[in-house]
Amino acid sequence: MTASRFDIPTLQRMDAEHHLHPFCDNAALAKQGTRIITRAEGVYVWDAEGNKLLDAFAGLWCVNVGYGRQELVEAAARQMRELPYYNSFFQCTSQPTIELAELITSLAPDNITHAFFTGSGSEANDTILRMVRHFWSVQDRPEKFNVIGRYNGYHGSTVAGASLGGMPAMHKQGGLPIPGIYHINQPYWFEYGGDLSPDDFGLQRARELEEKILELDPETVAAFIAEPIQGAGGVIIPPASYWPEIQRICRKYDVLLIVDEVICGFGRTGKWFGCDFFDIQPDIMPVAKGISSGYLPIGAVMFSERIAGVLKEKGGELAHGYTYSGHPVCAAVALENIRILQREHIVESVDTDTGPYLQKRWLQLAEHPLVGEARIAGFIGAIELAPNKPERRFFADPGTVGAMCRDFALANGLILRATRDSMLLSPPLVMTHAQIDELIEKTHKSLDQTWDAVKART
Ligand code: PXG
Repeated sequence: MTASRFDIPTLQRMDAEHHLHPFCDNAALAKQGTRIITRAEGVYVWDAEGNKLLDAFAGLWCVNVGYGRQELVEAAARQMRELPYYNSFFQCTSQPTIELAELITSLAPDNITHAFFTGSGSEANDTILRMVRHFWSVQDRPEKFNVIGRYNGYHGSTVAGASLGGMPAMHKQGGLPIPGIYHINQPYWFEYGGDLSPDDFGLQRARELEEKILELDPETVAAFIAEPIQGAGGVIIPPASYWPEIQRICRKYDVLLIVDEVICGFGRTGKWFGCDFFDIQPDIMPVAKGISSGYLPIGAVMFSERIAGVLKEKGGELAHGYTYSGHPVCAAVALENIRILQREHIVESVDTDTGPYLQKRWLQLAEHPLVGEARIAGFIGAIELAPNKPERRFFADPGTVGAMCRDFALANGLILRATRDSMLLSPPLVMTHAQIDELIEKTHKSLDQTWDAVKART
């Protein structure tokens, strides 16, 4: 660690006494002590105890260009010297903000022509909930108010984001979801597919959207929101039949299609957006994370010419905005981050070189006795740890074996995320073949250790 006034136990005590951590059991954490991350380079991070860890999770699904990029440091410093802050209210804006809006819309599907900037993915989804209702309302259709999301979808932690998402644990805290938000089942074949083929199951799950629209009355449904690939829910890659059917249903009932690109956007699937990977034409796309590779917080709502036209012609004054909407330093860093992705052909490499190599090696893990299924698209994947592979059954105590595997991985110098008993993968997009070999070798070792521990408990 760089010279510090505090030793590690003191820092851990201060943390336990003064800092409430997101998404964790804070009482348990306080006893155990937090891991303090001190520096990072490329695909590795180091903790205060000097452990070097291969980060197979890109921070939190976001460090797409890897750590230690001096170009991003320089971009931030340059912009801070010139103009550290100005807002996008009062008929003003700044140059990086304008350039970023132009650049990201040029990369997006053709009908997406506008961006509204936020500080995060959650703020983007809060913006979207108001935007879609306002869109219908100013066209004299205020009854088009309901939004449909999915169980086990994740769209953020703010009131609208958590309501649009379908996480039961989040709905329990704070009286969510708010009115006018409904959920349908997810296209999670491993758990729910039963005897159906993945494609038949995908169609069945997509048609739940049509049933829900008809149940609510199409005249009351404003929009449907979903992630191209569910991330926080466990990297659930829908069967190929799913998205075309969802698109057909949204068009048929004039329901706006919101495709949440916060994780898939900016190269994660080997395409610029998850929409390109599945050939979806969305009306609206929230983005964040990979837009700046997490170096500074920034998100955006990207939306179609149709929506922009209505909002500009009939919307009147937009009664919505954040202090940090279009923050010039965040925008400058996002711009340079995207230029790195372009300059170094990183998205193409995930599509045609490192991605196929990672996919091949990751899918081989399915041969391990503890792995019920391996799945991957581009640089986002999962393995399901299961007690009896042919049956696609879960462990009786969900979450225990996943946590064991995560802890073995950490001890082996590898950061893998566990959700229930799925091990999730989302590495920086710059991971090389040799680093992929290291990742697979460490994952394999961790699986062996977990398997031994599982056998020992029965
Ligand atoms: N949409 C999606 C698809 C996300 O994955 C958000 C919106 C919200 O973005 P912000 O920037 O407000 O966090 C996310 C964020 C997890 C985990 O446990 C995932 C996210 C955030 C926190 C934890 O996997 N994704």
